[in-house]
Amino acid sequence: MMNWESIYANAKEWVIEAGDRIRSSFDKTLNIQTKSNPNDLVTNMDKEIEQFFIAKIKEVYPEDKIMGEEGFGDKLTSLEGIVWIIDPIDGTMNFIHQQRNFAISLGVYENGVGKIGIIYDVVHDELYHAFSGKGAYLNENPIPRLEETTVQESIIALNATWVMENRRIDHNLMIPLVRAARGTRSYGTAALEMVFVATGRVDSYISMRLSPWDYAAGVVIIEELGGIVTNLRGEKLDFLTQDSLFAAKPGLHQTILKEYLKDGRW
Ligand code: 2AM
Ligand code: CA
Repeated sequence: MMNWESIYANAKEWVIEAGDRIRSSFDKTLNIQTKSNPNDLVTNMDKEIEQFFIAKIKEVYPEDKIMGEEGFGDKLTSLEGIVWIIDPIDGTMNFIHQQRNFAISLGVYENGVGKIGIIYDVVHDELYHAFSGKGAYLNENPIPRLEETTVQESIIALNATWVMENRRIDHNLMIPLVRAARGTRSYGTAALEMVFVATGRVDSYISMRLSPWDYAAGVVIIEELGGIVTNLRGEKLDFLTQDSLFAAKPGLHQTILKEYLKDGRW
């Protein structure tokens, strides 16, 4: 029998400990490298924190599988069994340039179904966490369920990559939506943008390209509150490959998909 309560408790404890480590790194010199391109950044802290999680998980749950952004986990081709999906620092560019607006993101999935979502805003000491079916919390406080809203009253989080040539969306589709919304915001951290949807600080979040570790935890938290998360065609995410992402309050998701995104038929 899986003891999910203790998995949840351990996961939260490890995330908080990882946050302490990140906080105490602020007065040390960061080692910054680039990955796929000059703007794709990674630091020694991204790597150290991922390795910290892997050591903890392997020690207590040696059978479980781990998918991590920095590649120290397993190379997965399926989500069979228990899979921990980790982004040690989501918003690395913000971490480097701003020392804020970044988060730790940790999701635990069982046979592809989200069970645990934890997102830690280290600088504000705000821990967002959900266990599927048992509610979502900001620190100790329950987060209220999401209510329906209209496009005209919405703030949509999205970054400016939608204006560029993009094989995942025709930017001509996005213009009427951006025009109709009350406002747009861009924070540069998918994990926090997703908890902003969960807490109603924004009403929707759209990204042209994310990886599973960017959204695995956020999906559990948003869905627990009645929000909807798909790709920009309205399809289910597969948690194994890169995809676009479209998260929104109930009602708003259907409206945007139907009235602005042609029900995904583009
Ligand atoms: P990261 O900081 O962990 O890389 C920025 O808009 C958001 O998109 C961040 O959550 C960032 O995560 C993610 N991101 C940045 N570059 C990306 C890429 N090439 N592919 C997928 N996600 C990316
Ligand atoms: Ca990252």
